[in-house]
Amino acid sequence: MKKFSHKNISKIGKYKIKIPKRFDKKLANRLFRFMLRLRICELYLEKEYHPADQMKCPVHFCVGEEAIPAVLNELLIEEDFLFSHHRSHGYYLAKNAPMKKLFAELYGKSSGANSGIAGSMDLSYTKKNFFAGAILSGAASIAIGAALSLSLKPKSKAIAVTGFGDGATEEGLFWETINYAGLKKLPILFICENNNYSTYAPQSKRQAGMSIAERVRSFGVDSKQVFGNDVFIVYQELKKAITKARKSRTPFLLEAFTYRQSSHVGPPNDEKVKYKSKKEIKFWKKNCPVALSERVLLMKNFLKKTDINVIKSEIKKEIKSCFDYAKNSEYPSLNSWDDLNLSHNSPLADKLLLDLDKTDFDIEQQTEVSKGF
Ligand SMILES: Cc1ncc(C[n+]2csc(CCOP(=O)(O)OP(=O)(O)O)c2C)c(N)n1
Repeated sequence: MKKFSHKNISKIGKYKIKIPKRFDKKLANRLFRFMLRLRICELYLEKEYHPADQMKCPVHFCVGEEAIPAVLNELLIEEDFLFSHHRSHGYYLAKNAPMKKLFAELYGKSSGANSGIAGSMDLSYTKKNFFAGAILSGAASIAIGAALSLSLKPKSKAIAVTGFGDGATEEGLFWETINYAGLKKLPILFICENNNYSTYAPQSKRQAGMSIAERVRSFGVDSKQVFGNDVFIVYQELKKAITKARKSRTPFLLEAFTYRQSSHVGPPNDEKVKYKSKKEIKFWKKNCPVALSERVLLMKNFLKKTDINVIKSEIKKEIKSCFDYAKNSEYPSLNSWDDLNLSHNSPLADKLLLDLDKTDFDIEQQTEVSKGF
């Protein structure tokens, strides 16, 4: 297996991206458009977060990590389940969940994807089989349950997919999940977006020995490493993995090397902590998924500069309408707490919720709190 690590990738200098032979032009342009939409969405949310302080939940932005969600958006079908970690926005959009409901969720509004109660890290959109979770590796362990249930449906071609960072693989639960996937040969795709950091700690200070991709093989889970900012390579590898998982109902892990340009959490720049070198920041910005694909699409004449400007203004218009929707929506009312009871088959839970004393719930969000993210 070709070995990748963050140390050897940053020695590349300028990454030579190529559009593979016979790669569909419309597909290439769609991948670019998805990444640009996600990038602009994140940049605008970052920009809006603090001045007004109307978004109250912690948000983990994903600027620089757009390639995996773009490819999943192309390859996943409605029936597939997608489980994300805390850096959830790209995965949410990958499943075609509505952007305006993401914005409303961050603003804590009743029109949000989860009635404004979950926020960014625990975002879900059940209509599209999308779920995220704040507990590292927690979503992967739930994904294995979905994969097990899919494996019991002989006619189903659907798979479970779970995306997480390198830090999640330090959880015991992660290895229990991998062990079970390998043992039961379940239709699940594990995607590790290895951005080198768990908060401020690089992988070399947290993990010794084999790579994540190599380690899972000892549990009977096949794997591969890729340069995760090359959207065309990511597409080819995920297409192979997903086709195989649909057909032979087996697990696979892709370790995609990428980089988060955003701070670990929230918009304020955390580079002052000095955990990243100037050289690596420069390398990864120059070789980010959006810049790389833009460069090659222009070079190959798949798109012109004017086309990109049109796409940008369409996306900005959409984003403005999402902000308007979120800002003009209502906060959840006290009565709507009952709507949060999703256990419709549990009369006991229904009764307990109805009997709940709600006098202590403070529905008015205070503007002086949660400015720290
Ligand atoms: C079980 C658990 N332990 C600790 C945390 C706190 N925590 C939140 S994000 C994070 C770093 C995660 O790094 P990684 O999994 O690589 O994802 P990234 O943030 O880099 O995308 C930590 C330690 C948590 N959410 N859950």
